[in-house]
Amino acid sequence: MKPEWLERDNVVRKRGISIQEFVLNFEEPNKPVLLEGCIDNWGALRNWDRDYLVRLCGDVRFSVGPVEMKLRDYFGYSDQVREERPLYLFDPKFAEKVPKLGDEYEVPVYFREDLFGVLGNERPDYRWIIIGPAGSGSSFHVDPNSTSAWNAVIKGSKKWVLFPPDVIPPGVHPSPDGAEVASPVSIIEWFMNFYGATKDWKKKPIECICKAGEVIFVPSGWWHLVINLEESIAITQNYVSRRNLLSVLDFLKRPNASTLVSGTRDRVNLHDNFKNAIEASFPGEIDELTRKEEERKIQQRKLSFWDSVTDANVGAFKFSF
Ligand SMILES: O=C(O)CCC(=O)C(=O)O
Repeated sequence: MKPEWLERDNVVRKRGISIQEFVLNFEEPNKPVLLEGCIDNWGALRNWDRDYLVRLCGDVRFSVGPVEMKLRDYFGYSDQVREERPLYLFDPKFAEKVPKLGDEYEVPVYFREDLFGVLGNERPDYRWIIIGPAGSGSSFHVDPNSTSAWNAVIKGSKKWVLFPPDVIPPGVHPSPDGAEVASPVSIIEWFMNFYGATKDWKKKPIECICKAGEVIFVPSGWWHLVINLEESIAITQNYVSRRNLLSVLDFLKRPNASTLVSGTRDRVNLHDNFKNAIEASFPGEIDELTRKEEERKIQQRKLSFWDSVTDANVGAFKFSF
């Protein structure tokens, strides 16, 4: 990575904020934030490194791109790899395969509301252990099913570039239904050919380097690209809270749900199953959220009307009689 690709660091960083502050300032307005100090108590942060993980589960097979590989062999591969797009270990069943891995971390306080939990074992994939060498990473994508996510770095460091939902990153071409995304073959290629273009953009991406012990909040619908700057180990979880429940339900109801929905076998029925389970566990919640959303929209329309008839600079009416 060229030094100029790593310079911009414009993410908001917070340490020790309350859950209410997180919801009000970041989750509700759907804005990224980097949270410091909220996983200090994790056993994973103290213990996890190559040696520890190989001792614990070196012979367990994890998902690595299209194949399954023993962890021990994956680290062997990582040491040899010279490719521009190294295979990435990304496994949604790690805690079932090795329960101790699941015991050594807990969901940070900000993300404890987990509404897909109402589906029990039928919930879509929602948590992954991620391991990869320097240069591995995730090319531009939006997270599945309109969920939000958190990503905690346990070892190493990751460079993040994020664009809001209404800004398609340069060099990225989603299909009209959003099911496919065409983008440069490798992450480095994106930096070489497209990163420079963002310098002159009015809407600059949010960027940062997330280091061990730090957690980034990735709001629903945000495009993001991540590249590991050194060998990294991370945990990520995607979640639904009351803040994104309606948009998740909308997403699951889209006409092409059978191709768009992911992380589960029963894609077409996920919407109805989830909605019914929410209604059974939290009666009236969906109606209440829908009512509040309508109110918010009316309020917003009033505000934009007010904006259009007043001169924002002097607070005076534009009308002349
Ligand atoms: O490579 C990473 O750590 C980022 C993972 C990611 O973007 C995702 O899980 O959506």
